[in-house]
Amino acid sequence: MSRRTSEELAEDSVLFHRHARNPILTAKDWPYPINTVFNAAATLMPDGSTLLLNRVEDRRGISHFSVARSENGIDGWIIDPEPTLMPDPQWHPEEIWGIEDPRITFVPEFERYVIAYTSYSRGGPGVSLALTSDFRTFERMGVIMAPDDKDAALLPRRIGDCWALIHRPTTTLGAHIWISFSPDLRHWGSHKMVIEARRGAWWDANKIGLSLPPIETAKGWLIVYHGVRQTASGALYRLGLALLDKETPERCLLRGDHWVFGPEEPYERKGDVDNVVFPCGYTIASDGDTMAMYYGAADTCIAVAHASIQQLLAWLEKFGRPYTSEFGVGERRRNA
Ligand code: BMA
Repeated sequence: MSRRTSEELAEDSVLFHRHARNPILTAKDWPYPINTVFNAAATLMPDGSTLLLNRVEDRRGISHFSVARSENGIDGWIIDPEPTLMPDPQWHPEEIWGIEDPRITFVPEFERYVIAYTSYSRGGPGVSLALTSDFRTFERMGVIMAPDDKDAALLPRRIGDCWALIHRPTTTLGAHIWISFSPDLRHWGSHKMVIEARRGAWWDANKIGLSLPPIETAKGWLIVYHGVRQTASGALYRLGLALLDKETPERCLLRGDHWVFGPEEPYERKGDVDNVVFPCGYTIASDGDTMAMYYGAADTCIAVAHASIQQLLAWLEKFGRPYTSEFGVGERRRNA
């Protein structure tokens, strides 16, 4: 075998470190009977504790949200004794089959958290927003992106005058990552495709979606996204990295070719849906660099892995390639 170059070895270097106590939350931890808990949103509360907004699937198959709080983000979770946010099909028929996969963004301008989540309607999954300041009471805004659309998160500040939402509509072009803009969170436009699924044998062929809410860094918005590869034995969910321009986030500056995290451990390999790692939330430690990434494993439990944001950026700068669009849908720059 030929000797491997240092670049090849570096590309293999582990960027995400699984916690030894994974999975950190399972159905057995719940104070009421459930099927599974997975795909949790995360945020740090003002007192420094970690809050997870967990997707809980009940024994009908319908999902709701349940809050768990912990001082260290690893153990000692205090879980709300009742569901925190249930689907509300009477007033929000789009939630008839549940609410799924939340992403939290703290918006300083509102001094509130904005939760983007999937509302599972008879017409398929759509994107809904809800606002909260305490994760006890919530103000729903209803559907902001019609089905079929999911994997959404709001950027925490306006770009120019507008709010920006990353999301994943499925169209006849495929399942790609888009960005849309709004003056008021209600009316959305200037839709642009921002990262496209690749084709063929690639790990991120045909279907990709935002995983973590975008992370603002000096270099741009760091994107952790999932790619779905269809295989003879089902889908394989893995994670990749990209970087969007800070002030024109519709411009993807860099994208890595290799995936950086994928199902390996038994709890990621086997569950209700095998071979899935699906992060929806992160927190950043007081050093400003260490990220705790919370992810659903095999649609069954919740796990955490740590990474250095500076290392992720360094990896992208070294191995990422300038992005080129295959479809060229929308302008590369917003004209607003
Ligand atoms: C996606 C979403 C996720 C889920 C994943 C694997 O389409 O529905 O909630 O974790 O599939 O089943």
